[in-house]
Amino acid sequence: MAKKNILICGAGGFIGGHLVNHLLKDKSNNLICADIKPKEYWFQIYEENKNFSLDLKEYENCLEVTKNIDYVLNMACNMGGMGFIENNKAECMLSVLINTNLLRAGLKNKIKKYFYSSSACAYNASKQNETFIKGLKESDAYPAMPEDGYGWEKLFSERMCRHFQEDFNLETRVVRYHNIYGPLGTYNGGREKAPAALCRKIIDAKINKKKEIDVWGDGEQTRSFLYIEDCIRGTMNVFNSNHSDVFNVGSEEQVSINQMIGIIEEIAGYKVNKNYQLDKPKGVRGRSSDNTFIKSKINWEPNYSLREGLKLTYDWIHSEMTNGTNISKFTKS
Ligand code: GKE
Repeated sequence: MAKKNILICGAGGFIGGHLVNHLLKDKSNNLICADIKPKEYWFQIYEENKNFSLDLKEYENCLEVTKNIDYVLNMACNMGGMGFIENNKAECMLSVLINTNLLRAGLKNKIKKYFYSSSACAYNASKQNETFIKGLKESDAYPAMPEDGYGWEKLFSERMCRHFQEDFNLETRVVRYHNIYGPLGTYNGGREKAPAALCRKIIDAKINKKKEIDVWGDGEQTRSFLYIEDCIRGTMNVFNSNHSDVFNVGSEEQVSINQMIGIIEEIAGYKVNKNYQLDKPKGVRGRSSDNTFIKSKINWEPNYSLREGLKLTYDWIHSEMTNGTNISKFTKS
C-alpha cells in the first residue's frame, strides 16, 4: 500500500508533538514535520521523520514543505496562555500568514486535505461575561467579537479555510480547542496556561515549603480544560470525517480557577494560601464547551476527567522540576 505523506506544522510544539507521536503508530504514515523552533527546542522529535526547522509565515517555505504531501495538519501558531496572548497581539495576528500561505501552497501542490487548529478564543466575548456560563455552541462565535488579537486571527483563518473549500474545492477541517493541557508542554517561561502554571506553583511551594502562591484574578473565573490525549483523538476523528463544519474540541467540565487549585492541592497533598493578583491578565470571565454538535456528528467526547488529566500533568511537571526525566506513559490505563 502506498504510504500517506502527512505534513505536521508546529510539530515541535505541545499539541503538534503529541500528534506526531500518535501518527507514528500507523506504519502507513510517512511524516514530515515542520516548526519554527530550532530542533533542540522541540518538545518531541523522532529521527525516523523528516524534520524541518523553518518559518511557515514565508510562502516559499510553505511551497517547499507541501511538495508531494497528501495531508496537512496545521498546529503552528505563535501562542500561549493569557500572559502571552494579552501582551503580544501583533505577534499572534501574524500567524495569519502561516495559515494563508499554507493554504495557498497546499492548493498549488494539490494536497488532499487541510486541518486548521482554531481556538475557543474565537468566541464572542460578550457571551463570556459571567462565571459558570452555559457551554459555547459553535454558532456562538457570531456576531464576531473574538478575543482581541489572537482570537481575530483564529476566526479569520477559520473563514479562510471555509472559502478555500467553497471556492477551490480544497477539503478543509477546523476545530476550536478549549484550553488543552497535559505532559510535554510549556509549564514556565511566560507562555504556560493555567493548569501547568498552577501545578508548577504548587509543586514549587511544596518543595520549598512556601505557604502562598500567586493566582491571577480573583480565582472565581471559570474554564473547562481538555486533556491532550482526548484532544488528539478529537482532532483525528474530525480530520477523518466527512464534515467540514467547525467543531468544538473541549470539555464540558467547567470549574473555577479556585476549584482547579483545590484539585491540584489534593493531588499534591499540600495546601496553599492564594495571593490574588487582580492586575494580571484574566481573559474572559467564564468559558466552557458545548459538545452537542460534535457528539452528534462525530461521536466524540472526552474520556479524561479534569482530576485524571491533572494528576498525569502534575506528575510530569513534578518529574521535570525535580530530576528532569520524562515520563513516557501519559494514559490512565
Ligand atoms: N496562565 C495563567 N497562569 N493563568 C492563570 C494563572 C497563572 O499563574 N493564575 C490564574 N490564571 C487564570 C487566568 O487569569 C485566566 O483567567 C485563567 O486562569 C485561564 O488562563 P489561561 O489558561 O492562561 O488561558 P485562557 O483559558 O484564558 O485562554 C486560553 O484559551 C485557550 C482556548 O480555550 C488562551 O490563552 C489560549 O491558550 C487558548 O486559545
